[in-house]
Amino acid sequence: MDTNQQLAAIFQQMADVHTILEDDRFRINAYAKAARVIGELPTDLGEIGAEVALLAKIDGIGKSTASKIAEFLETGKIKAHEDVMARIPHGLLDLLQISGLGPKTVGLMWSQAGIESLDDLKEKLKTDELTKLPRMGQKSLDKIRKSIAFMESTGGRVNIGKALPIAQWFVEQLQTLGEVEQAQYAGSLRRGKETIGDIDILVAASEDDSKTISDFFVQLPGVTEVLAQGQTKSSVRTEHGVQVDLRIVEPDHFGAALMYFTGSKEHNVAMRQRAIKMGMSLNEYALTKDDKPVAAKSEEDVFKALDLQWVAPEMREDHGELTLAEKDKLPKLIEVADIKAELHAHTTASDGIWSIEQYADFAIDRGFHTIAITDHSKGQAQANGLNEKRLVEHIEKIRAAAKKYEGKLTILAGSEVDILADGTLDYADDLLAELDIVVASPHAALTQDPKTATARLLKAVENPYVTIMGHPTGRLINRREGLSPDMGKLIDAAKERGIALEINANHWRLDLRDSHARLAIESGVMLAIDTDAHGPGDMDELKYGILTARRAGVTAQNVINCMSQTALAQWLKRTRS
Ligand code: DGT
Ligand code: CA
Ligand code: CA
Ligand code: ZN
Repeated sequence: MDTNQQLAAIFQQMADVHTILEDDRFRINAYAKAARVIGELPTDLGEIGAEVALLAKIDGIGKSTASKIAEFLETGKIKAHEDVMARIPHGLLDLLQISGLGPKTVGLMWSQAGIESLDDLKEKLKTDELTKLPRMGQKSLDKIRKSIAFMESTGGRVNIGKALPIAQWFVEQLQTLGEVEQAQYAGSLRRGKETIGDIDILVAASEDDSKTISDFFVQLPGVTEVLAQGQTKSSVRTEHGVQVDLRIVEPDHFGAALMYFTGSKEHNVAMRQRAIKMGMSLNEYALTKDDKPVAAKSEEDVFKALDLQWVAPEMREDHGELTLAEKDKLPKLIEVADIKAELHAHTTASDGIWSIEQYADFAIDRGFHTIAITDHSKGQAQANGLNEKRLVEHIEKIRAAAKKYEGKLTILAGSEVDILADGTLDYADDLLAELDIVVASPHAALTQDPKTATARLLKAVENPYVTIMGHPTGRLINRREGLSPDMGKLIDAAKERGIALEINANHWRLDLRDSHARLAIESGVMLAIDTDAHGPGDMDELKYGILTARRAGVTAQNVINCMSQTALAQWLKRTRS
């Protein structure tokens, strides 16, 4: 989103949330109007600058709106927006995404039926009880049911775990064509975002072959609908409900095009501005000077001509990456190959389907030096969590396996111990003391308010035996919002205690998310990147955790799974003393 769109969305959200809260009409109308006006402005507000007097001169923008825009341009946020957002459960925002459901109705659902999230609404829709709400008949309920079903099947953003394999398959298919010189996915997927609006694929080929290639593309198995087919641009929908855009460009322009279609839009804008400052011009075809091409064939060429280091796609979000690239200061981002240990895995003892030995063999195969076996604790009854007696027996088994694998692999006895609703842990300290590693995670009571959640997690961090906090929010992308603890406080506490915070690599979790992981490393907190494996296949989720980490600017030095065997053992010891 560019600045105008971002601002329009914020003002619209303020209007919606005030409507939900049944605040005064005057204010609601003012915000809604501001959203509309800003959304239609031809000039970028960022270019006008944070000057209230100038902004207020724009038709339809009053002084109060102008000062909010200025505040946003200066600080990246608007206090009035943050204040009003704090007054509602954030799950209500998901309801606003349902087509046919406006903020007024959402407000009624909240105040009169206690609905705070999409899950709550779905539960209530199992019966017709919502017809008791004003202006809510049988027909409206059916419409809402249909909208939700549609949104969940095809609409909305898809998880990266779903999009990546689809994109890779399309790229492989296109690469089988002799006419295709290069094929590569771009867009938010290449940037490793946790959710993807649509898949963008770029092909380098001669213009003469573009018809052959697009014909091939739109007829691939799995394509259920052709949305557009043209010379250089085609678009289809797949059986998974995902849109795939294909662009065909001349090989000489591939680098510039890949750069453009990788985005983000904000990063592109910053790049273009830099080009202009240097007396050049940058678009999806080339970097040019006085209409003569300077660079276009590869991304490296273009970055170089702009006096920049090549910026990894995951960092292209206009979060200061160009300033770093200019000074040769970009971090050396972590890679899958840097990971040398898996520290969160479930065996058949709880809800996994692999034995200790199966994990051990797999870990050796991956070139790991350490694996930690961390089954669920007793509170996770539905996951066959271990009671104290079973954990003691399990520890013995793990120790026996560790002995068997001595010299080849370090096997750590651990537990993924539940952080109970009040922040106490699911096992007593004397039992936790028997373990080499303790991953403490919240699994239940995930709708707690932020204050309670913060206190809960902080209490868990204080436990002297905890080494890693697992998936701190408990969110499931597109499915469950999870906790919204005060991340600043949690990070400070983790730093103070010396524990690591987990990026759970499972594509449904990615928890810590990118922005939280960035905050954590900026404060000097170590991260753990683990797959939370329950069986074969799960350990291949590692790549999603790595992408999230790269988006946060994480290097191998920030991650305990990248330490040597001895360094990790020492770190664990230190953290527990
Ligand atoms: P998505 O699909 O919503 O997850 O996000 P993207 O980033 O993949 O966005 P998409 O598919 O709309 O466009 C792909 C890239 O193309 C985007 O990251 C940057 C570039 N692009 C598209 N439209 C514009 C535009 O209007 N201005 C600029 N500067 N770049 C654009
Ligand atoms: Ca896209
Ligand atoms: Ca697209
Ligand atoms: Zn787990």
